[in-house]
Amino acid sequence: MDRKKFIKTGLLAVSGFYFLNSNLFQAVQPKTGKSGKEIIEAPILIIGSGYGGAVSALRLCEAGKKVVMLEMGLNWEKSGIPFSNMLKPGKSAAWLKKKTIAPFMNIFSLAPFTGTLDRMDFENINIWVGRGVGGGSLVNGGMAVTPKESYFKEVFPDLDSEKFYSHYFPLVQKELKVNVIGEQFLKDCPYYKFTRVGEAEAHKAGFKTIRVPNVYDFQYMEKEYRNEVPRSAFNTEVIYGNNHGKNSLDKTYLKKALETGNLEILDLHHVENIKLNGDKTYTLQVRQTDTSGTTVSEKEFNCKKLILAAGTMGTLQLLLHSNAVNHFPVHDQIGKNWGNNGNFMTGRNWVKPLSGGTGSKQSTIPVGGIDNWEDEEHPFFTEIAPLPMGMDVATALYLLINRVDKKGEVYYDPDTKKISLDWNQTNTVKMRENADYFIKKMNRANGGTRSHFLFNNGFGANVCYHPLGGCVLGKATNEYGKLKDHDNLYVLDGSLIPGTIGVNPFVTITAIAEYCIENLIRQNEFV
Ligand code: FAE
Repeated sequence: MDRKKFIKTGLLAVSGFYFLNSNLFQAVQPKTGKSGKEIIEAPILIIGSGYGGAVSALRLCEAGKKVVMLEMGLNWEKSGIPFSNMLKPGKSAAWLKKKTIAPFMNIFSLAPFTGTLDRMDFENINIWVGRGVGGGSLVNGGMAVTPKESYFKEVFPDLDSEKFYSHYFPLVQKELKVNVIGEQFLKDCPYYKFTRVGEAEAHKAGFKTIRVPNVYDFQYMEKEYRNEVPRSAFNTEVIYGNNHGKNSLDKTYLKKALETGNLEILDLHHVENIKLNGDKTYTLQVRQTDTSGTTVSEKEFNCKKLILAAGTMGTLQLLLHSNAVNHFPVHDQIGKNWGNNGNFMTGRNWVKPLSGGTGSKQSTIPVGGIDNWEDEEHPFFTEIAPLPMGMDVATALYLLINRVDKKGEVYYDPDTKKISLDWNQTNTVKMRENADYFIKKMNRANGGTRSHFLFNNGFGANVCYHPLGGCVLGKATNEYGKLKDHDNLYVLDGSLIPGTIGVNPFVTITAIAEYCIENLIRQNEFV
């Protein structure tokens, strides 16, 4: 190449590079408004970086759209701060709390920090959620369960279930890097004694067990067992984040979306409320914080298209609060058909106390479940959950998932300026009956007692990891998640599922988001 041509090509390359970056940068280029607030224009905004948000970001970015994502939690990868484990809770352990907020044994003091796990306390139920870039994928157990087709059809009678089982579910299993533990490893590994004992006891009591797939990389796990790599699942890491092994969204969907060069993620940006403008665009009031939760800047974001993916409770809080403070239009179906996915925690003590109990070493990653769904009188599915306490406590822990025959409702409380829940004992009566039946049958066959010292006398009706519903697909939204009464607003998260899906929900949330965003893009909603 001659000198002239070299300079010309070089300039073109440089200006091309500049153009690409400045284009994206303009998306978040601030101006200062009359109030002194920064005003930022972004064509497409996504609130929340969990499953729904991550899927939307990837598919829009692949379609060449510039996307800005606002996340109230921290970008842990960028921060370089390691996640803490359950035996030594540190910065990542709780969202701005002075004590740990695990379902029990909260004996650890904390300095308030924008940690990964948050708990929202309502009158009759406590709801745990993930915070940070990756949302719930940072704190969850990684159980990647596809719902039973018959129940999926019952919950979503209007969806083409054949297409979901032949296309969307396989697609999300691939994108989320779902894999299954090797049977020989499970049989030999001391860290899975709790699963082997749980399965043997279930069989003795006449229950059917199933192998549960996970997004934790089991090849990595085998290496950590051989001490070839740093330990994570075998180092009590999970609900405060995993430093290794787990394919959370920052390693899958969000990573791919960022690689397109079309996505900008702004962490520690908390959206307070939304206003609908006369020209059908949206203005968001946003508070940027530091890691102690202190406000460092107030900002205004304007956008043409808005995707709400703040998780079931976050999305409902934003919609109902914005309605109260900004007369933001909300359809009368918003808040209805809410459910806890039938979550009910329970446990058993004196589990094989004479033969090493459930094991002093326990992996944090669950791989076994008991499937009693087809039992007409007591239909439930339960995870055989780990209890990694660093010693053998001869205790078995179970998170039951039941049907939700009576749904609840989320409404706005003007006094607290927060959402409240119409949800009480009558909603969980059947779940409690199922837990009682299950524990009694297990104890009769194997010995042991209900864990009276855990939860409320062994029954955790108030423990919820899977809030679902309130913006149900086809009811509060059109068939693809576009909110009724709006032209440019979409909801793509767990709130689309009507309160129940019969298994751990993130595979379904991801598949529904894939289905919706594919069709919304096809309908030219984002041009
Ligand atoms: P989600 O993942 O909750 O993401 C919402 C994001 O929005 C979060 O990062 C929030 O910080 C952010 N956000 C909320 N409000 C705002 C705002 N105003 N401004 C800015 N950002 C905001 O939503 N499910 C499974 O399938 N398998 C499991 O093994 C499993 N284990 C779990 C264990 C625990 C301890 C917990 C808490 C949950 C578990 N789940 C599990 C549930 C699963 O993580 C949950 O259903 C999904 O994460 C929900 O996905 P969404 O996209 O709805």
